[in-house]
Amino acid sequence: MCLCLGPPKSGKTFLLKRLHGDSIDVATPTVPTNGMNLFTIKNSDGHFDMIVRELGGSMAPIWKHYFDRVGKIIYVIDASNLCQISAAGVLLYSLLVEPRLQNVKIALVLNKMDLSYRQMRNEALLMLHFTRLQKEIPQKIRIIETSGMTGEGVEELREWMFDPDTLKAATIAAANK
Ligand SMILES: Nc1nc2c(ncn2[C@@H]2O[C@H](COP(=O)(O)OP(=O)(O)OP(=O)(O)O)[C@@H](O)[C@H]2O)c(=O)[nH]1
Ligand SMILES: [Mg+2]
Repeated sequence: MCLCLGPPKSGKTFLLKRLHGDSIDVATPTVPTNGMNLFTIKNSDGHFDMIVRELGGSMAPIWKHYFDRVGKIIYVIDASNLCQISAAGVLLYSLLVEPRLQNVKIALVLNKMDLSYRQMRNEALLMLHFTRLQKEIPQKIRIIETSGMTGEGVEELREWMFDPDTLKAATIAAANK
């Protein structure tokens, strides 16, 4: 199972709709996810599907009820809102120390790049203490810059999701259950 997590309004639903191939109406705001959404995402040639479970940011206190059999996490941060990043980091750290998530692969998605300037990537990673963090944790984190609005980075995220190494982690997590 692949989970999509991140603070409220970081753009999870929008990004997953984009990955799913829904037509995006950029003028209509999405509704906050008060619960969960399930999306079936296809790989680039359309031969394989993966189910992604989005848990709303407002559900963060109960995300832990969904950590069994998780192989991959897409963790979405709004990179255009540096004020939110420290809080996003605290939530991310709570995932990294969770015993059931020691073997997961994580995509740290810096989203809303259409609203960000390039340097924000570095500022966001500095605020998350990313370089130090990556040395100290067992999980492998891949950084992907995206915009649900323009579609930037969406195919890179899809490739990461269907990467054979990442899939292996998901299969082992399911088998260990
Ligand atoms: N400019 C811009 N706006 C975005 C982008 N992605 C999402 N938004 C906007 O951000 C708002 C929140 O997006 P959602 O996808 O609902 O956020 P979410 O992370 O699913 O929020 P919760 O379900 O409440 O946790 C919406 O108004 C979107 O239109 C993006 O890449 N760029
Ligand atoms: Mg949502």
